[in-house]
Amino acid sequence: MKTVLVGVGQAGGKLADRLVTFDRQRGYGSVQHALAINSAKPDLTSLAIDTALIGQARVKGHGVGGDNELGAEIMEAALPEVQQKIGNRITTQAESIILSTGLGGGTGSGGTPVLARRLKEIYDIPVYVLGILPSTEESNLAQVNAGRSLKTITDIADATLVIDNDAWKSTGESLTEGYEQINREIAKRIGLLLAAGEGTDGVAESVVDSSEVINTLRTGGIAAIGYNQVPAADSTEENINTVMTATRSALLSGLSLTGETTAESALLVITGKPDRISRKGVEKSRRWLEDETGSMQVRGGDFPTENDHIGALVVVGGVQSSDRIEAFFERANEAAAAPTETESDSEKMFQNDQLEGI
Ligand SMILES: Nc1nc2c(ncn2[C@@H]2O[C@H](COP(=O)(O)OP(=O)(O)OP(=O)(O)O)[C@@H](O)[C@H]2O)c(=O)[nH]1
Ligand SMILES: [Mg+2]
Repeated sequence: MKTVLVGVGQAGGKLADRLVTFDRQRGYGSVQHALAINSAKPDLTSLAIDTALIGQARVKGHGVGGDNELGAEIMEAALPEVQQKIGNRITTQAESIILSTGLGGGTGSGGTPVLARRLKEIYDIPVYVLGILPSTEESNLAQVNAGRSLKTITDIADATLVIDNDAWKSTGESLTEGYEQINREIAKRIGLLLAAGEGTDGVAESVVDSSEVINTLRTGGIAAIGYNQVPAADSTEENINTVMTATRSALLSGLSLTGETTAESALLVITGKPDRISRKGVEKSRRWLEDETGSMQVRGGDFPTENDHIGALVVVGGVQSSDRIEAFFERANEAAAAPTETESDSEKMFQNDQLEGI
């Protein structure tokens, strides 16, 4: 899927940068252009992608220090310039725009909803957000910022792929080392998804194309992505269980949202050498995914690679229940206001009524 990538804020910019590196190293070419937008000058200079400094008149290149209302105002004021910079990078081949951001800060958290809203007004291609959820160890401010931002973004974006900063952490790592690890993991998953969506003519029995990615995400709301790979056996027959194991671990331990997750739709992409991918294994895996996620629509296909492993890339769309998202909103609500007695509203997907949108 040909994509234009826009990183907003420090984490957003770093992620966009890592994704471009992954895409270029593998020679996929799915990311057509990338731009990092921030109100903090030093955070932009370390990036290899194009950059745009905004809000200089207000914050003089120092960032907004977690004030996401200021982040929203700065983006609003910079829209004409930002819009033009993005517009110059969107060709007729672009199939989606992805905004990446850390939801817990100020510039990205406040600026991303404002930018997404404008881009939705202008373009017909889907606008997706790759949003990083703060770790449970982060401050109350980060939780409230993220709660307000996520609530607003899910109403605007075509889908919001949530990455939990508590996923893929190795024990004993510092937060910064942990971030780098997470950035690499996200870059790999998103990079593979975009590349898989390009299809490869005639090589595999069933290749994925971008419409399958778009249709999986069409359910809107929150989405998550998982990946895992296991060594492949030589024969297809022996790989029934290999495919199953890769799929199970992609969902159960490789997903970008920790905890149990059910969803409206899912996509299963199997990577590896085409002659080793067991069709029977793929069928079984899709049925397993259906049961496990409660999804009635599991799409899928192969992504042929030269790798000796068989990998499974799983996307779940329209997340209906998630242990992590529920706990997150609970914490953000508590941090935003003293808890009051509220009637539970079964219509609301996630309890977030204490939070004001951005
Ligand atoms: N995965 C990951 N998360 C990060 C990284 N850096 C920061 N974060 C997360 O992103 C959130 C937002 O931080 P920043 O991106 O630094 O904030 P910002 O958008 O630049 O906003 P201000 O600094 O307030 O202007 C933090 O609360 C962390 O949860 C990173 O490199 N990787
Ligand atoms: Mg910053």
